[in-house]
Amino acid sequence: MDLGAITKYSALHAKPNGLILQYGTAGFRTKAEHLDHVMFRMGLLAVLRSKQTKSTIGVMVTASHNPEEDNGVKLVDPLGEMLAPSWEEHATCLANAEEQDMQRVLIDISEKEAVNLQQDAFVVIGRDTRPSSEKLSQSVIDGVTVLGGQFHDYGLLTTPQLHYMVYCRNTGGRYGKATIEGYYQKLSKAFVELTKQASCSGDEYRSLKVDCANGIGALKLREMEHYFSQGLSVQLFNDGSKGKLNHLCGADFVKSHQKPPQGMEIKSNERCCSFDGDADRIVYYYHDADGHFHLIDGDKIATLISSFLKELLVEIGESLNIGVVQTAYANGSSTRYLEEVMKVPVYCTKTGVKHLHHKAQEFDIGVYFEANGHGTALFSTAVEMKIKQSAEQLEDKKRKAAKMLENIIDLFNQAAGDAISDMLVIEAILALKGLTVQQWDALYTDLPNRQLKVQVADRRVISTTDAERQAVTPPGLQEAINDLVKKYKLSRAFVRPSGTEDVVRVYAEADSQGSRLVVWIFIIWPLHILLKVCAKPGQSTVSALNRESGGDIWQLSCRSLSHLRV
Ligand code: NG1
Ligand code: ZN
Repeated sequence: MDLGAITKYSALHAKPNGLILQYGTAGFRTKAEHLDHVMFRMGLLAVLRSKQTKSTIGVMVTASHNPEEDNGVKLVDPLGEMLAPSWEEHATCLANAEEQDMQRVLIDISEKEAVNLQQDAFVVIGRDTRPSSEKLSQSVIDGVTVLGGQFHDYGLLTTPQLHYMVYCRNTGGRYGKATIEGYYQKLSKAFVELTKQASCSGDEYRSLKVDCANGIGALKLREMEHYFSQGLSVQLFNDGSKGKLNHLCGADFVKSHQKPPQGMEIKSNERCCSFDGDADRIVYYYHDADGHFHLIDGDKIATLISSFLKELLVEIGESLNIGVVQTAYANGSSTRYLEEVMKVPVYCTKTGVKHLHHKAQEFDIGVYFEANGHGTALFSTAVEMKIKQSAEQLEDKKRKAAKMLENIIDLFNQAAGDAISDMLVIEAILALKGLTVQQWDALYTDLPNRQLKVQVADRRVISTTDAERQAVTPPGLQEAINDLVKKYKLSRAFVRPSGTEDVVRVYAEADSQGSRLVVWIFIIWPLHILLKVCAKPGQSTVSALNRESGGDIWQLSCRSLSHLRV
């Protein structure tokens, strides 16, 4: 370790005084202008991690669905997974070390993790389309270089594409070729094979409107579309040619506002989808003949995928164990449908794909999705081998199903949730099953639900247990939620601190009898208590609600709060 060079270069990427950041659910995220030192230091850390694992490590510069002014960075571990938790702590220590402590922190990490500093290191880097991303990824490269690491800069990539590259490079090419061309070819080949087997390939199944959130998804989909155009034609909206990244569009906007993005004309019953800013999330939606908007979120995507996989397994005659992994945000109807109708075991983990991914690895086939549309399916190596054999050996009908499954396995990005890959999986399944978007939507009816974010002085006063479904602190909060929830059928509510933003998230759902009003009151009541305990100094409950949520909740909150007492 050339400590002199590190000190010299670090001074060129100086840390702003007093700035403390946390490696959260998806790495570091904040205003882009505060991130230069973090990028440089994550370049250093990636080299240490690479030396320790003797593998290629990925660094992705993106802030996903956050506003354009933000940016972020996360490290990708050898099998395309999120960084191991102990290294998240190292990342936080290194990012927050004062200039004069940097060397000591680096040495501490190397010693604690028994890093052989003589080992070679290789780091691959990707970035999204934010104006700040290019410069920030250059700072990552500075960090990698000063510690003597080799690197390959892929330039503009979606987040899941970078995960794919890392996975390919560390599995000797068995998973695929670690080039953008390799990614396009692998997925498109599987998709075209699958759609060739579909009996219904009318126009309705062939065309799809895609809102790209004015992000990297547009660029990459445009590059890729001619590879799969035999099976699907995509019409891109919010492609970045004029609008602002994630502004009034994209998967996060559509999911949280439960309305279509701006900049997209939707005719009734047309199938549409939205990616988020770095194209690792996808949600579908349509307008019915009466002009009502219908959202098809990650829960319904998981349901479509797991039911299709289960049907294929039955046809092949394999009894493999298949499980679905969700978070507390999954709509209660989806959990009930999966467990009671489809008889598929469902598990709930904490928010953040690393938790879901980890749990999904326990099954022969693990399907995981967050309600916001982030997810994929994982297949154990034994399953992949078995299906490959079946596709060669079984007699006709079974062989056809095994072949389909083989292609579906290739079509999933098993390194990370991937909007492009998930979109192609969904399109293939709909075509193969001859399902319209309305029929898919009709599998079950979502319980009315609302999600809200609230700024408080210190969100850490809230701690949770039971996969974030129960609040442990502040005292009284969970009791208040329990009292309210027990009065209504199928109702559920919970509060947790966000891992990516300085807010507290509140979620509630209730049966349709309770409808909007009940759901709102659900939210407002626990919030009222919550804000009493941890409102910002000088901030009243109602002003916090008003500022965060706009007119709709303001009126309701006044009414409900005026006659409810804590
Ligand atoms: P936080 O901010 O911890 O709620 C959000 C999403 C997660 C995940 C991460 C990373 C919700 C409720 N939360 O986490 O699902 O996607 O961002 O992007 O959607
Ligand atoms: Zn994202």
